[in-house]
Amino acid sequence: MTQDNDDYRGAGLEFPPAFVIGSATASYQIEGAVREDGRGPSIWDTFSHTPGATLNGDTGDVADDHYHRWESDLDLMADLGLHAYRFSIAWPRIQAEGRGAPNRAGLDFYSRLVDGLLARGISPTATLYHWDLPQALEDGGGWRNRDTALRFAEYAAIVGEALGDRVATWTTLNEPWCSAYLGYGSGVHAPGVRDGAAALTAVHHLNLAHGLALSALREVVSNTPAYSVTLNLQVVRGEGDTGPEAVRKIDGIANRVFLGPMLEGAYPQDVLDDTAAVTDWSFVRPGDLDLIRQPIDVLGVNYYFTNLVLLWDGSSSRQAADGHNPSAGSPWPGSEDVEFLPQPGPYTDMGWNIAPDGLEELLVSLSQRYPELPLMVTENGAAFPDRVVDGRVHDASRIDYLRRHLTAAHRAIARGVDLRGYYVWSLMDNFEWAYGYSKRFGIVRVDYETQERLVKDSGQWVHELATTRRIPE
Ligand code: IFM
Repeated sequence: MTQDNDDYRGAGLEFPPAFVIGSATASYQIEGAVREDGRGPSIWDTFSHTPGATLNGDTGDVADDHYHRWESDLDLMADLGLHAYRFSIAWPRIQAEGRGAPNRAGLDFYSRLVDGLLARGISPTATLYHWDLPQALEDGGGWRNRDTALRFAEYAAIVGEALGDRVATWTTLNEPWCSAYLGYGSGVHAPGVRDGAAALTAVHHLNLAHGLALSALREVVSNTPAYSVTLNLQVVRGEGDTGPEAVRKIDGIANRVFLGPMLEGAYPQDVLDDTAAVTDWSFVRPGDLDLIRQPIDVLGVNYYFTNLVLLWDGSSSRQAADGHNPSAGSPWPGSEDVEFLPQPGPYTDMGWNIAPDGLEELLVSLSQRYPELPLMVTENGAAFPDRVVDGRVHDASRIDYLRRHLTAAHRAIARGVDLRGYYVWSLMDNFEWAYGYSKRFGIVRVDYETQERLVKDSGQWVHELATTRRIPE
């Protein structure tokens, strides 16, 4: 039976034969082994060891111990029938201080990982940067410093030389929005800076890093991979008379500030105007936009929830429905007058509203704006407070979440979107940044005491999805 109901609970819907079903993780969230084999400290090591920075003082010191368990983790992925694996490379494993000669042991680890994936018939998607900046670079200003973008290109060339005969898809950055605005704006992520001008400077240097890294990779790789970047584009809806203006502002500072330079070669004028009181953008040098705008083969889209906004008129107390603490710094420099309203549930354990229609809307609008650019859902998934009962995790809520978002993806394809695949976040429970180990996103449970892995019901469900390329009944 094939169904596609109004509630997005499709069953039996079939994806195209080449549609990729994969899982995603990130180095600092799973690897552990932070002091092994020449790895240097990253900003997340420093931040997570700073009292009060993460829930319960959790750190990625051990995480899922994937650095030592990678082979059995790859076996698990093969058992789940996954077609592709999106992992990230820890820059400080490759260059302990973010510059200079590569660390052979670090490169060897990822080389073995890539070989292990290929041996199991799983396609490797490598992300160069998923937030673990070498601390030494942060000491020199981090993403506030233009030099970090140049160092990133050097690092990309090193990794490209080593793995560029086998990696199938390269992704430069994961969610630069988080790196810039949570890292340097609100300060809830490493390096914990709260300064709007710093956040916008970081935006530009991340954009520059993306462009320079693509050029560097293209110079050295020997196979014919796909090149991409992954953005956590925000679906923003307006409320009332001021809604459209609030939507324009947040869409600008969250989405178009990356899409503009990367895909169209310009910063949107309205974003420059909105932020004029914060910075004059003099860090953008002549020629930068040409360096940033490099062709990509696929755009990675991470999607979790929607936003509902209006302009704050000063009469009510501010909401913090976007999850940021209003007493901390703002992740929206120049748009602090935008208020985020609570939205109807249900919600995940992160407090994020479950809205599969937002995914469909995002994919359709991107494909209308960039009709030639294939899309990939590089992250989607949900944290729920799982329980182990008689040796099983019956995570029906997560299955429902996945079903509804895959139905949204299917609908987008039916509406003409060139969507190439879907990676579930995440393969296994892991270190959820400032929330530590309190939020579980995995389709595989990790017992942090024993490091035992247990495939959840959602993992079985994804297995069926991957092996049939149909949304299970
Ligand atoms: O865990 C993160 C991931 O590192 C980036 N995207 C969102 C996920 C869930 O918060």
